[in-house]
Amino acid sequence: MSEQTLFNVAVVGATGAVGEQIIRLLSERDFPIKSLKLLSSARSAGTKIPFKGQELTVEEATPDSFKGVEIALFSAGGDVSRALIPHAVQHGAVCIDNTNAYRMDPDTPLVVPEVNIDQISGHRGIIANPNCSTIQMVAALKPLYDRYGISRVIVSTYQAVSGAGAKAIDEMLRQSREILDGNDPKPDILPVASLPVKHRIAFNAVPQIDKFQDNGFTLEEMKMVNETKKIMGDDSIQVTATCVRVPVVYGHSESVYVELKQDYDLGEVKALLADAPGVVLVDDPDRQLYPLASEAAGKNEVFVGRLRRDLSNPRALNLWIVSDNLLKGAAWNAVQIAEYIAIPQA
Ligand code: NAP
Ligand code: 3JN
Repeated sequence: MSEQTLFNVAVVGATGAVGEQIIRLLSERDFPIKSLKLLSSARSAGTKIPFKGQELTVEEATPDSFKGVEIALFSAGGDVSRALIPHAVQHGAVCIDNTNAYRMDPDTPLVVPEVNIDQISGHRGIIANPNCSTIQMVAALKPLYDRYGISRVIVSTYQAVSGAGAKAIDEMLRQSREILDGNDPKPDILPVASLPVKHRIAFNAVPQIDKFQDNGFTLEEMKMVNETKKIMGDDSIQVTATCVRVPVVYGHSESVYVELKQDYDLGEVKALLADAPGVVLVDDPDRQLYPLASEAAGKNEVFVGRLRRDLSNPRALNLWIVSDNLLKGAAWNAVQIAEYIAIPQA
C-alpha cells in the first residue's frame, strides 16, 4: 500500500463558529495532517483547543504564520482574507477562503464540489467557498439545470442566526430568555453588527442580512444572484433573492421558485434529486415529511422537499431547500475542497 502524503494545515478563524466546525471535520475525517496551526486575532491567542488527543495553542495570525503551510482554510472575515491570503499564497499555501473577499475574482474558482469541482484545477493559490445560502441552493438546482436548463430563480431565505457568528447566537438566546421573563431586551448585534440601528431577532423575522446596496437589495441577496451565475457557469440565469433572518440557531431554509427551460415530469424531477450527490430528498406530504432546519442541523447534506408544479407557470417548480449553514454552507464545503486537493481521487 502506498504511503499517504501528509500536509501542513492552517485554520484561520479557529476560535469562530465556522472554524470550530472545520477543526472537528478535519479530526473526524482523519484529514492527512502533518501539522495543524490554529490562528485567530490577538484576542484569542493562547486559547487551547483539543485536536486528536493533543492540546493545540491558538496563535495570532500574521503574514509570517504561513511559512511551511501547504493548505490554509480561512474563515475570519473578508478583511482578514484580503490582508493575509496574498502572504499565504506567496509562502506556497493553497488557500480555501470562506469569505466574500475573492468569490467574484475572475482568477479564483468558486466551488461547490457537487456542482463544479472541475474548476479547482485552474486555481492560482486561492479557491473560494460560496456564501452558505448559495451553496445549498445550487447543490439542489444543479441536477435540474443539467437536465432541463434553468431560466429564472426566485428565492426567499429563512436564515439561522449562526450565520452571523457566535455572538448572534448568544444574542438570540439571551433575548428569548429575557422576553419570556417579561423583559424588553435591547438588541446589540443583529441585523448588522457594524450598523447603528439594531432589531430584535427573538420572536421576529428580520428582512435584512448584511448592508443594503444602491439597488435596494442587501449584499447577502446580491451574493446569491452573482455567485449562482458564476458557479453554474451561466450568466443568463435570472436570480432574485430576499434574505430573511429568523430565530433558528442552525440551518438555513429556502423557498425556491425555479423556471425550467423545458417541460418537465415531476416524478423525473424527484428521481433526479433523489440521485443527486450530497442531496437528500425528503418529500412525502401524506406523512407530513419535508426538510426541517431542526433535522438538518449537524448534518452535511442538503435536504429538499415540498416539490410541486407552480400554479402560475407549468414549466416552473416550487421547492424547499434546507441545510446546516455552518456545515455544507461553510465548513464542510471547505473541507470537501481540501480533500480534493489533498487526497488523490479514485
Ligand atoms: P465568528 O464566530 O465571529 O468568528 C470569527 C473568527 O475570526 C474568530 O476565530 C476570530 O478570532 C477570527 N478573527 C477575527 N478578527 C481576526 C483578525 N483580525 N485576525 C485573525 N482572526 C480574526 O464568525 P464565524 O461565524 O465563524 O464566521 C467567520 C467568517 O467566516 C465570516 O466573517 C465570513 O466571512 C465567513 N463565513 C462564511 C460563511 C459562508 O456562507 N460560507 C458562513 C459563515 C461565515 P478571535 O477569537 O480572536 O476574535
Ligand atoms: O448571515 C449569514 O447567514 C451568512 C453570512 C455570511 C457572511 C457573514 C459575514 C461576512 C459572509 C459570507 O460568507 O458571505 C461574510 C463575508 O465573507 O463577506
